[in-house]
Amino acid sequence: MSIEIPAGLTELLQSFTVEVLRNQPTDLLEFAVHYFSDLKDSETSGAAFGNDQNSTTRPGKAVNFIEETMQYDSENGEEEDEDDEEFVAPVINRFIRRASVCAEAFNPDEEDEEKEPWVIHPKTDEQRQRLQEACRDIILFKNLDTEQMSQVLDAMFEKVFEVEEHVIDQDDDGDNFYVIERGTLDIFMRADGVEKNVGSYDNKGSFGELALMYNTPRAATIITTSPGALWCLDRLTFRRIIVKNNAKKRRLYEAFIETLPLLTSLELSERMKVVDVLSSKVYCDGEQIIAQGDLANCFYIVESGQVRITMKRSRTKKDQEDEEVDIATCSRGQYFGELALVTNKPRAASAYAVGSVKCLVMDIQAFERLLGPCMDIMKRNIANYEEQLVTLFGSSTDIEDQNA
Ligand code: 1OR
Ligand code: 1OR
Repeated sequence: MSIEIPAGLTELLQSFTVEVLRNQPTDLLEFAVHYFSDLKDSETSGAAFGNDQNSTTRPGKAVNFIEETMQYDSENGEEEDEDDEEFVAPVINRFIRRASVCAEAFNPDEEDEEKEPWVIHPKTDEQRQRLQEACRDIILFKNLDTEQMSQVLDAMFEKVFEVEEHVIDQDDDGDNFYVIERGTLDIFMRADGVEKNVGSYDNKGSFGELALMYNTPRAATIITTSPGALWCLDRLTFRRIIVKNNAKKRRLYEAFIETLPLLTSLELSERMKVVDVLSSKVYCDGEQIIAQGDLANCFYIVESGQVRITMKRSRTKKDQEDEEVDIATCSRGQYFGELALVTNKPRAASAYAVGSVKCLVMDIQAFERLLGPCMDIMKRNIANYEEQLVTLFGSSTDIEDQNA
């Protein structure tokens, strides 16, 4: 006996199953009721979800953002033309956030992104000031010009959080990039079914850039460990500004990055990912780049100029002023600031610019994520520091004692 499978049944059930798996609803029946009635509505209004390739693979509008956001066309100041009728978003997006975002991963269409109006979230002066302060040290924003930076600030919106909220869940699709204004958060990663705390954020920093930069599922889960506030940048604005800027950065630094002995063990694509997260910072003559004893959150590569590394001596003698001794010089292509990140200790030495200096800077999370394969080289050099420490200070004091 053969049973005929009605046309469309497989697609219908597949789409439903995908949305269930993606959203993990607690009430399956309730979810199904919403899913199928929205589907019916969308069919009646012309967007045949499930049978129409475009409706599932072409990005529709991120309905949630449009609801929350005041938008206008940056060029003519008018409401945007509805000229993208063929990409009618499946109505399903109304309650399933980011369904269209995921699809975009397989069909990125920069031209469509260009047509979208710029996102603007109006802010009070007080909010804008807090936002500017929170964004001051965000590496991904460092290379933006004034216009790009103000487009980013305009688009950002504030979200307060309580303790134990999931800001990001691993494997979800990416919606926003986040800048921390205040509060603490833990980073968890799941591998082979085991979830591990791999780091944390303490009242500063940013996260959520990877899924947006590379169209990948979220790489980690981020959970709040105190009440606080975040500034969020929507995916579209992030891609328009940061991703485009990264392409420029790659062109600019490609040749230099290829010359760095430290990065030789990385694949080319990994070296390009390093470029994506680097920002260039300029220091004037004598300016302090690192202070011995400080907590560390950055790693540096010298792009131009000279960096003087100094260490305090006689820290243990109470009656004597600490004396700063020159211990090393770093020039183009060399790195510094890795030791504290590798040992999880305060800065072992200070660093100062000699003349005008340009450094490429990377934050600790990117360092841990991307430079694992370069760890052997760094550890070998750290062993050298310890040998030289003995020679220079004429004692068996090791780097750990210097920081005690
Ligand atoms: P996302 O869009 O993938 C999760 O969403 C975010 O967690 C991710 O962007 C990063 O911004 C952030 N590996 C991958 N992502 C990380 C990591 C991380 N830490 C923070 N994020 N590692 C931990 C490094 C301390 C690598 C562990 C090997
Ligand atoms: P950091 O994160 O501790 C200061 O911040 C940086 O100075 C350090 O990482 C190294 O990158 C860099 N001992 C300790 N740190 C050194 C040394 C060093 N040289 C450079 N740094 N020694 C000099 C060896 C030529 C041994 C101590 C005399």
